[in-house]
Amino acid sequence: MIDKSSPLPIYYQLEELIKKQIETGELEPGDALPSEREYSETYQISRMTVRQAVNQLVQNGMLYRQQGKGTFVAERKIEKQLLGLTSFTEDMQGRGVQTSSDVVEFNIVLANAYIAGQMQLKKKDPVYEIKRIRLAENTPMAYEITYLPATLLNGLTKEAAAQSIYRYIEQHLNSPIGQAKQTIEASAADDVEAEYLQIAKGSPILLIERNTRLKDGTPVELAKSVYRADRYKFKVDISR
Ligand code: 16G
Repeated sequence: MIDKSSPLPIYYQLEELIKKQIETGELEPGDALPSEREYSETYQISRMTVRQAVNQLVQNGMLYRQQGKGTFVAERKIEKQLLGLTSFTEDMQGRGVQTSSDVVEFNIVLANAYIAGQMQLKKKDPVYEIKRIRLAENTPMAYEITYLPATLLNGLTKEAAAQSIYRYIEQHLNSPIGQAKQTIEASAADDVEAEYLQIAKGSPILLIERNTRLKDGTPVELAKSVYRADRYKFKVDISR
């Protein structure tokens, strides 16, 4: 309930109340939020205050607006384990979610200095450059640009890349993927990322770069993954 004598701002109290309704399932993903007028009448608060609370929740991704239709409850964010070297396919299958990929580009290019340095190749060595939109239940979740050493992984096809690149690597080389170094940065979607992820340009994204090796230390992948920040959060168990 809203307590007008509380030192907590009213918009904040309403924000917490809506959050609770989402957490308890009283409001479910896809549900339309009651109108500003309904909230303002129910709680005897101004529509401005309601708007302020709703804006906060739109900003943090718990609600989204559809022009001309109203405000709706967003899907819950996917919690991705930070530890564990899994592929997108494994992540989704582990959740029982149907997954697919759109391969928007599939090329062999010459390694630039950065790629060569990261993958222990020589500058201008051939590498696959694969750009994929990764979908869960037909919703774009991530956009990935992957570089793979072309000599080591020769024979990779666009069809195989539309499935699982990790499966191809492990089967083709008959050797397990072993470890990776990974960085995560906050960023804003550029034109291309926004189009592929079906979000507005400038929306928050999580930029993940992964440099992956086989168990024996051979570098096999340099990948840049762009995840929708409104769909993902990362989870890690820590202790001391
Ligand atoms: C994940 C990896 C990416 C890898 C891909 C392979 C992150 C941040 N990135 O998306 O580096 O290339 O899985 O997926 O987790 P696949 O085997 O399904 O093609």
